[in-house]
Amino acid sequence: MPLKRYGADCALLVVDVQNSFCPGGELAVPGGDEIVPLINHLSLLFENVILTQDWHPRGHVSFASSHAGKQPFQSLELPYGAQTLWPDHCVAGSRGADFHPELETERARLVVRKGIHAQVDSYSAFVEADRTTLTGLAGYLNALGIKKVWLAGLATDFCVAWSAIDARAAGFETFVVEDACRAIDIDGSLVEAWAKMRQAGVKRVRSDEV
Ligand code: VGL
Ligand code: ZN
Repeated sequence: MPLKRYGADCALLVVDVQNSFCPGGELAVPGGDEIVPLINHLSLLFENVILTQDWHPRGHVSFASSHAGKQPFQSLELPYGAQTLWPDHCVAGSRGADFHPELETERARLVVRKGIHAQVDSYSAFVEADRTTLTGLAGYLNALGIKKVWLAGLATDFCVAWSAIDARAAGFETFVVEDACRAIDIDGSLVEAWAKMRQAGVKRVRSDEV
């Protein structure tokens, strides 16, 4: 194996680089596909590469279409708190849920699927939106002795931010590679997400510092 700059105690977590979030997808993030070459390059530096996949059952609670009279990007109060409603996206097994066709996936040792429960969303790769149900990712990282996590992917202000904040909460040193992410940016969500990440102790880095 070629020498990896980031060894056994480090992981690159590639968040939701899926067709639904790329141009032409149901919940396209502006420039979502632009980060693919950079992420492919970064993944060469890491011994541990982990991918996440937003993976919702049909009729998922986060879909506006599941709620009469609701439109995408409106909000709804659910038992676990406020939920932004989205266009149907990343339906399990659909083309939208597949990884971007140019994303290098063969180096990944684990794919974490999230948002798999019909009544609970999960922006975070660690803890679902009820803030209780675990995906198991922290246990997996701890079992391997991983201490530091770098994040890249989609979208900066939702799944990347929530995953980074939860990585910190689980005790990992956490870095977000800002130019290897793209944002949805609704109602100031991107500025708010960076403020929350900073407050949580997440380090914001650029790919040329990785
Ligand atoms: C995401 C909205 C809904 C994301 C997932 O990957 O950031 N955003 N589901
Ligand atoms: Zn989703």
